[in-house]
Amino acid sequence: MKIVDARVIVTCPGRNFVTLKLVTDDGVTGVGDATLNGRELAVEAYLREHVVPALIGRDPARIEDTWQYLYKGAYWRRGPVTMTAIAAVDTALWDIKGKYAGLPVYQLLGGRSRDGVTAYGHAYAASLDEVPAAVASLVAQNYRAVRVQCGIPGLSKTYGVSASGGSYEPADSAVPSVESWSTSRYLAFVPTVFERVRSEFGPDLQLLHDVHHRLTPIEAARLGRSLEPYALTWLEDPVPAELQDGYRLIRSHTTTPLAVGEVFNSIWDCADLIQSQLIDYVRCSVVHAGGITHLRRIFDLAALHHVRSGSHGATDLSPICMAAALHLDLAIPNFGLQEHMPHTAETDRVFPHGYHFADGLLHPSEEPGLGVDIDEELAARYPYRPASLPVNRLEDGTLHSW
Ligand code: EZ4
Ligand code: CO
Repeated sequence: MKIVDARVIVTCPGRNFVTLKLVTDDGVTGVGDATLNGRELAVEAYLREHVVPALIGRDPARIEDTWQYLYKGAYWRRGPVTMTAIAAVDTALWDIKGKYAGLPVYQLLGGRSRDGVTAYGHAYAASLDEVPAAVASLVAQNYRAVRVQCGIPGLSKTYGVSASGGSYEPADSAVPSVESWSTSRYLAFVPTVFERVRSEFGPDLQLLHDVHHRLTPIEAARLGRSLEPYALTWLEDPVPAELQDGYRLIRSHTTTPLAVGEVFNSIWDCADLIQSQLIDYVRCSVVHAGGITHLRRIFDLAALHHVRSGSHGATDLSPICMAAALHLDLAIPNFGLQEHMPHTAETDRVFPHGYHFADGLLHPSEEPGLGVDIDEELAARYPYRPASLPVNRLEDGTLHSW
């Protein structure tokens, strides 16, 4: 068994995606997501120049060895570009292993631990009065967990709120667009949103909120406290997580559960947060945290410390990443929630897949492997379009975290 071809495919069916497709000498194929929002071509070049030549001729059955080869062999360890490239290879190799075994990947990971994968959807409203309808529409689709984001009075544009009313895609121009931020307006307003949602939807609906790295630890502590009456399932990315000690401070002031990890790319980014029990959910993804092999390692460490998974699943993670995430979500003992932002119909056509959403749960495909593919002919009809994530400035012009 040998890898005889490795293709890096860039396509833009509404937004950019990078995909690695491996082919073995038996004609078996495997796919891996390699999309890093706003930095797509860096990963494409990394794969094309530095990884593909070393893959040709390798035994696709040696998943762990290939992971170690790409990680240790780069010398320059970790980082989003490297780890996304490794993830793509790793994901494609699990796909191939499943196809050779004739089993869906979750069976190779130990089999199902649950009936399905509880997914949370996104409710976004331009103003407080539109919040109940936005949440009601998710409830009508049978979501049991809803992330709620709302426009902030006095700010022209807010993270997580779509201007068009359609699905939220922040990477909107080649040169980053500029958004504005006010911590005081935000902190005063957010509790009113959750007061409204709890009073209209009762205690059962799981509620989440994404701060998107915009607060200091003491501000986040105050927000966590002010949200305690509304019993959130989690408060996401309250502070930029380079300074992980910030979580100690937040933790000492509030019982609102904390979730972090979408920008992390290795176990070394979250080992202390997990081992010190400073977080409740770890949100790393297959595509940005070194593939199924490495994410499994993170979740296993988390399981020892009462931390559950909450994998990132925004639309800039391709259907291949979603397919891979669902196999892992189904198998691990400490699954928490899976983020679910449905892709556009165009994207779904480029990435035909067998996973589906029903009754609030996502279910992976039962086909051998991951149960997802890329239609290369269709993909070629959607050329790459440069698109960057926005930047954020305070009302006095100071650059702030986005
Ligand atoms: O802003 O995936 O929880 N989801 C998020 C996302 C991120 C994008 C960045 O590429 O925070 O919306
Ligand atoms: Co987030």
